[in-house]
Amino acid sequence: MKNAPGEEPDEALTVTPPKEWAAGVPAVAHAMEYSLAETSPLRAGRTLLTMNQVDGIDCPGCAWADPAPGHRHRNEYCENGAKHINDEATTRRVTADFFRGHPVSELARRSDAWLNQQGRLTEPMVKRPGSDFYEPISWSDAFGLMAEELTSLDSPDQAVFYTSGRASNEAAFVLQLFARALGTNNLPDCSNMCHESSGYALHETLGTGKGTVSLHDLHHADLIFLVGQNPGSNHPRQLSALEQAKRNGARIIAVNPLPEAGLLRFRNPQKPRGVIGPGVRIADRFLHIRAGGDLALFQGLNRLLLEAEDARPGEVLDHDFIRSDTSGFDEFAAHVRGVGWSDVLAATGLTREEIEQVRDEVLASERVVVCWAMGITQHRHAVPTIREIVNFLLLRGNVGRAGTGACPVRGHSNVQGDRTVGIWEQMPDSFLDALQAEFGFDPPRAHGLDSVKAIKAMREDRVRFFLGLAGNFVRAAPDSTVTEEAVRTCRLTAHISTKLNRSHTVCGRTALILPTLGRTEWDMQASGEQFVTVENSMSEVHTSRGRLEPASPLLLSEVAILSRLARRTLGGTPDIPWEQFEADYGAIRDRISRVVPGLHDYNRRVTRPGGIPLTNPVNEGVYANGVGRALFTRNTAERLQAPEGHLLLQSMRSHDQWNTVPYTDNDRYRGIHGSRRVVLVNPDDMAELGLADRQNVDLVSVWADDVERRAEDFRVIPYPTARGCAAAYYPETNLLVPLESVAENSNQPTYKGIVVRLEPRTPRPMPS
Ligand SMILES: Nc1nc2c(c(=O)[nH]1)N[C@H]1C(S)=C(S)[C@@H](COP(=O)(O)OP(=O)(O)OC[C@H]3O[C@@H](n4cnc5c(=O)[nH]c(N)nc54)[C@H](O)[C@@H]3O)O[C@H]1N2
Ligand SMILES: Nc1nc2c(c(=O)[nH]1)N[C@H]1C(S)=C(S)[C@@H](COP(=O)(O)OP(=O)(O)OC[C@H]3O[C@@H](n4cnc5c(=O)[nH]c(N)nc54)[C@H](O)[C@@H]3O)O[C@H]1N2
Ligand SMILES: [Mo]
Repeated sequence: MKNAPGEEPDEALTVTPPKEWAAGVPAVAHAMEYSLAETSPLRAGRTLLTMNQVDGIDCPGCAWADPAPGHRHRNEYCENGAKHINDEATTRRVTADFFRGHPVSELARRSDAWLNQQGRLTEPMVKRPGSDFYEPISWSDAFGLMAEELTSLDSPDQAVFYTSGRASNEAAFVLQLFARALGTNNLPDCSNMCHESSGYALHETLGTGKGTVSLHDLHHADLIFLVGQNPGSNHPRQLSALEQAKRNGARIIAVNPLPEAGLLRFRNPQKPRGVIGPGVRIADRFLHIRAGGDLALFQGLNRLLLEAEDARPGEVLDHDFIRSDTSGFDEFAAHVRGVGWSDVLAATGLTREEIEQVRDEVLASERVVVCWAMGITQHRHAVPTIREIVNFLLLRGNVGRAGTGACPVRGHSNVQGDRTVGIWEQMPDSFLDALQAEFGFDPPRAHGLDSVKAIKAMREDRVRFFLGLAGNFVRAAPDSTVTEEAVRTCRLTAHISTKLNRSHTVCGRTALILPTLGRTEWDMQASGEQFVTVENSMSEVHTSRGRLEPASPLLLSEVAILSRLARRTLGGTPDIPWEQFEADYGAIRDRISRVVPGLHDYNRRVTRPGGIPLTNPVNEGVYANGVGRALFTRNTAERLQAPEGHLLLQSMRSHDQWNTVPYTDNDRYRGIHGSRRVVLVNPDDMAELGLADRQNVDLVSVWADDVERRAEDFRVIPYPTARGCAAAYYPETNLLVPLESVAENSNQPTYKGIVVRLEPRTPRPMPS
C-alpha cells in the first residue's frame, strides 16, 4: 500500500520555529490574501461581512457558536472561516470542457489540493461503465440512472447514503426520510469518524449525545480544560470566547502532546489591543501529555480528588448532587482508588506534582468546563476516556449548573444538526415512531451501516449504490487503499458536491457528479427565495442565507436534488410531498417540527434573532440514559503504547486545510512551509532512533495483519511533541490507519493512535 498519487515529495520544505501565539494581524492579512486570490473584492466583502451575522451566512467552517445578537463583532469570522467561505465563493469553474481534457484516470493521479483548486462544479456529469471520461448528463437522466439502480436492488440495504456535516437540516431531513422510505437505515456520516465516541460515552452516562455547555457557561467558568484540540487552527473563534472567560477570571489548562500556538497566546484581531499588544495568554497551565494518556490523567486526578475528600470530609465532593442525581459512585470510587501511580505517570508522561497542581486548580474552582475534540475521540479507548471525564465533572457537580459542563467541540458547521434531524444509522425508536406517525410508512428498525461498516460491506459485495451528500468519503475514511478498492466495487456512486475531490475519481462502475449550491449562494425555488437552518456546537439552531449569484445556472440545491431523486425512485409510495418540499423548505421544517422534539413551531421560532436554543435535558436534571441518573463508570483500558523502536503517530490538520482538502503546503503556526510530507518527532526520540533532521523516511504502520501500509518519503522534523509520539497530516496518512483499528463501542477509526516505525530511505542530497 503506497502513497496516493500526486503526493510527490517536496524539495521546497522550510522550517521555522513554531509560533507561540495565534491570530492577530497576520491572520486577517492571510484571510484577505486568500479571499482575493479566489474571488473579487466585492464578492469577498459580501460574504465576509454577512458571515455569522443575524440573517447572514452561517460560516461553512467549524461549528463554534456565535455570540448573542447585539454582541457580534462587525467582522465575526476568523482567518480560517474566511478561507473556507472563499474557497466556495471562488470564481474558478470546472466545466464539461475541463472533463473532456482530463480523463478520470488522470484526475485520480492529481493531488487533493489540485482537484480543489480547479474551482466550482457547474453541471451534472456521468462516467459510464468502461469509459474513462466524465461527460455531461441532464438532471433528469441522472435521476433516472439512480432510480433505475435503486429500484433494481435485491434489498434496500444494498444502498448507502453518506452525509458530511455541511449539509443543512432541510437537506439532511429529506435524505434520511428518503432512505427510510426506501427501506434502509444505511446512513453513515462524517460524525462516525469525528465525535461518535463522544456521542456514545455521553449517551451512556448523561443520556444526551450533545454538549451541555453554552457560550454563556464558557464565559462564566472558573476553570476550563482544553483537551485534545487545536483551537488556534480549527476553532479560532473559540479563542475569543476563552479570552472573554479569562477577562471574567477563568483559568485555562491545556492538555496536548503538542504545544499548539492557539493554546499559548492569542491576539484578538477584532480589538486594537490584539493588533498591537502581546496578546492574552490562553493556557495558564500546559500538560504536555503523551498521546492516549488522557484516561490515565483523569483517573489520577479523580483519585486525588477522592483523597482530598478523605482529608477534608464534606468539603471536596458535591455530596448532595452525587446523592440526588447520580448512580454508581461507590463502585467508581473503589475502582479509581486502586489506580496505580506508576501506571498514570507512565501513560501520561507527566509528573505526579503536575497532576497535583491540577487538583489544586480544581479545588479552587466553583465552575469547571471540559472541552475536547479529536485528540480524545480518535483513540481506541476514546469512550472510556470520555466517561472518565464525565466522572471528573460529576464529582464536584460540574454538570447542569451555570458555568459548568461537558463541551465536545464539534467540527463541521452542521454536523450536530444533521444528527438532530435523523442522520444516524441507529436513530432511536422514538424518532422512528414519530416518522411513522407523521408520514404513515413503517421505517426499518434494524440499525444500518456506519462509515467503517459500510466499507466492510462494500468489500463483501453487499453494497451496490453509494450516494454522498457533501464530503469526500474516500479520502476521509481510514485505510485508503482498502477503502478505494471497496468503493470501486459499487455499481453506481454519486456525489452531491460543490468542489471536485478524490471521491469523484475513485468511483463505482457508473459515477455521477451532482453539482450543488453552496451556503454562500442564493437559493431560488418555486415559492421564492429560501433559507436553510443549521445547529452549532452549542445546540443553537438558526438560519443561513446566501447572498451570491450561484456558480452556475445548472446547479440545483441539495434539497432539490434529493427531493427529485426520491420522487423518481419512490413515485407516490409512501405518499410524501417531495415536490412541495423542493418548492418551499418551510414545508420541510413543518414536518421536522412534528418529528423532532424541541423543534416545535420551527418556522416561526428559527427566524427570531439568535434562533432556537435547544435545551439539553441534562441542564434540567433529566438523564435519558435508561437509568434516569447520571452514571459514574469504572473504566479500564490497555495502555496505548508503541513497542520499542516505534512511535505512536497522530494524523492531524494543518493550519491551512479544510479536512480532506489542503489549501497550501504551509502550516504557519507550526513553522512548516512548502511541504506536508513531514513527520514531527521529539528530538530525544530522534536521537534514540538514530534519525537526523530532515531525514527521508517511510512511515510504516504496524498492525496485526500481514498487509503492509507504507506512506512514502516523509521528512523528519524535530518538534516539541511528547516523547514516544509523532505527528503527520491527514489525509496523506489515512492509508496507515487499518480499517479494523477502531475505538471500542463507537467504532470510530483511531486516526490519532497509529503505531508506526520510521524506515530511513536512501539518503538524497538536501536542498541548501
Ligand atoms: N481550519 C479548519 N478548521 C476545522 C477543520 C479543518 O480541517 N480546518 N476541521 C473541522 C472538523 S470536522 C473538526 S472534527 C475539528 C477538529 O479539530 P481538532 O480536534 O482541533 O483537530 P485535529 O487537527 O485533529 O487536532 C487534534 C488535536 O489533538 C491533539 N492530540 C492528538 N492526540 C492527542 C491525545 O492523545 N491527547 C490529547 N490530549 N491531545 C491529542 C493534537 O496534538 C491536536 O492539537 O475542526 C473543525 N475545524
Ligand atoms: N486521518 C484522519 N482522518 C480523518 C480525520 C482525522 O483527524 N485524521 N478526521 C475525521 C473527521 S473529524 C471528519 S469530520 C471527516 C471529514 O470528512 P468529510 O466531511 O467527508 O470531508 P470534507 O473534507 O469536509 O469534504 C469536503 C468536500 O465537501 C464538499 N462540500 C463542501 N461544501 C459543500 C456544500 O455546501 N454542499 C455539498 N453538497 N458539498 C459540499 C466539497 O465537494 C468538498 O470537496 O474526516 C475524518 N477523517
Ligand atoms: Mo470532524
